[in-house]
Amino acid sequence: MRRGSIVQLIVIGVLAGAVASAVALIPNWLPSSASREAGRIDFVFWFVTGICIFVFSIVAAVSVYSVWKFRVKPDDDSDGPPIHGHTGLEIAWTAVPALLVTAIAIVSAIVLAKDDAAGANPLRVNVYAQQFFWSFSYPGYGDKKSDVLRLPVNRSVVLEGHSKDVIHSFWVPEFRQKQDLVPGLTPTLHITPNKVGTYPLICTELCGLGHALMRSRVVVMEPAAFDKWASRKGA
Ligand SMILES: [Cu+2]
Repeated sequence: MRRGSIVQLIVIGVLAGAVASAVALIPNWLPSSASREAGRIDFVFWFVTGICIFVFSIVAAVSVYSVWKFRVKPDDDSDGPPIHGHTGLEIAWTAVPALLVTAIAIVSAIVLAKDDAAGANPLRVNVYAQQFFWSFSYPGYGDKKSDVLRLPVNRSVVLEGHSKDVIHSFWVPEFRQKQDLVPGLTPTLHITPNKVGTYPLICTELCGLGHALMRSRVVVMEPAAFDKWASRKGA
C-alpha cells in the first residue's frame, strides 16, 4: 500500500472519529448521576462508547476511501477481479474485536461485583409495587411505612423488591440501575446515593392500564434529617 493512501485513510479515520466524538460528547445524553453505582455504570457506558467510536472510525475510513478510490465508470458493468483472502488481515479483524469484547466483559464484571457489594451495615428497605403505586417500609425503624422512598446520603442501601400482583420494574434514572419486581421473588438492589435531592422513581415494566402513572419520588436526605424522619411515628 502506498504511503499516500495510508495518510489519506488516517485523515478520514480521524475526521470520522472527531465527528462521532462530538456527537457522543456535546449533547447531554445522560441524566445527572446521584449514586456511587451510577458513576461506575457511566464509566462502563463511556468505555464502550470509546471502543465504538474507534471501530466506527476504521470502518468509515475504509468505506469512504473505497467509494472514493475504487469507483467504476458509470458504463462499466464488468465484474471486479477475483480476489483471494488475506490471512494476516483476517487474523487481525478476528483478534482485535475478540480482545475488545473481552475487555468489555472484564470491566462490566468488575463494575457489577463492586455495585453489588453492600458492605457491613446497609440500610434495608422493602419496596412494594402494585397496580399502580409504590410503597416502602423500613424494617430497621419499626417497619415505618412511606409512599415516598426516603434515603440517607452516602449510606449503602439494600432495597428488597416485592410485587403484590404483576411484574413491575423499579427504575431511578439518576441511580442508573433497574430491577424487575416479579411476584413470588424478592430480588435485591444495592444503591449508595451520593447526592442530596429529589429524583423520579418510575415503573418501567408495562403493568396494566395505569402503568404510565405508576411513579413516585426518591428523596435523598442528610443522615440526621433522615434519622429524624425515620424515627418519627406515622408516615
Ligand atoms: Cu408499570
